[in-house]
Amino acid sequence: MSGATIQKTLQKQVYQSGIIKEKHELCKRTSGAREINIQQVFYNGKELLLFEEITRLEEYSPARTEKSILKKIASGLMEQYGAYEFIELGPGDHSKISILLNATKGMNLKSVRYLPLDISQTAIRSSAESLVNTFPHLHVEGYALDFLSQFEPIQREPPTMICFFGSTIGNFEWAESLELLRNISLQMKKGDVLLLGMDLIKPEAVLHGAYNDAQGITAAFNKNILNSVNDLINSDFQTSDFDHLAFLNKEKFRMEMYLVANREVSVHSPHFIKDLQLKVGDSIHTENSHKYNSRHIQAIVEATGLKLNYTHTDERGWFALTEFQRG
Ligand code: AVI
Repeated sequence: MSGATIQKTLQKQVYQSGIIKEKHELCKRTSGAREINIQQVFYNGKELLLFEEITRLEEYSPARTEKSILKKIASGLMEQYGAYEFIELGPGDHSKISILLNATKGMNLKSVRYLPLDISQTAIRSSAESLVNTFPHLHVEGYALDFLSQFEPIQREPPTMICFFGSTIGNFEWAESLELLRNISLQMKKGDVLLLGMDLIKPEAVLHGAYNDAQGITAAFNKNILNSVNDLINSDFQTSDFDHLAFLNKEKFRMEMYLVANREVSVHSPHFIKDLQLKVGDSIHTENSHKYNSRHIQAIVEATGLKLNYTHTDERGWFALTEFQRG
């Protein structure tokens, strides 16, 4: 059967394991600490649009570079793996899988299954629907689930290519990213491949510019997290009370993003034990974005049981598409 189907049965589970868990984390972390942490509040609609704007910024190269690598290797990949089914973790605007599908050189897409996975049902629905418009014969089966903890419910028909583009892996804590990759590795069968996008370490000025763009889109993206939090826990954060801060943490090989209070702030939520009081300069840690080198890739191999087949990179060595199989 061609066309897009959304796996509705999993929606309730996502609500239970995802949103409530996030609320719980927020309550725990905001009871009196000076630096609070709200990473992993997942993107709402506006956040996704702002992220798409970021990907078009001159200063932000990962998305562009990854696509340029993908365009170069797509026909070779499809020659080798065209008969596979494709699972994509966090498909976004589906532009990357489209590059692969466009490289099929007249192959009959009726036989191709594409399974996008995302915690947001809206994201899955829009990605699946628009992909079916472009590739009417493609069989698209979207799953709204948290792939960090729920990879199992998917009915797979191996061999499978698992695509995890965009260096989204970099937004997880290092230990968490290894756990996710180990989990993926355990579910891979002989012959399955994982195509993983990784943003590489590059000059500090380039990284700084990418997360402090002149138009302030990244700042708007960062501040909008507070709107997502407000939606989630009925709080009254005001984005204008905070300034955007992003810098390279050289020891942890990651860009860190914060929101810093520019005035005394008091935030109320029925989910807080007491109102959150922030002084000028108090910060909220909103995001990490890890950057990798060959030693990190080797560490991934050692920790996850994955075997590295290839590393495809660009001339500047700023981004890598790494291809793994089960070791
Ligand atoms: C989605 N993710 C890979 C982006 C990144 O670069 O870590 C999110 C982002 N945050 C600020 N700019 C882009």
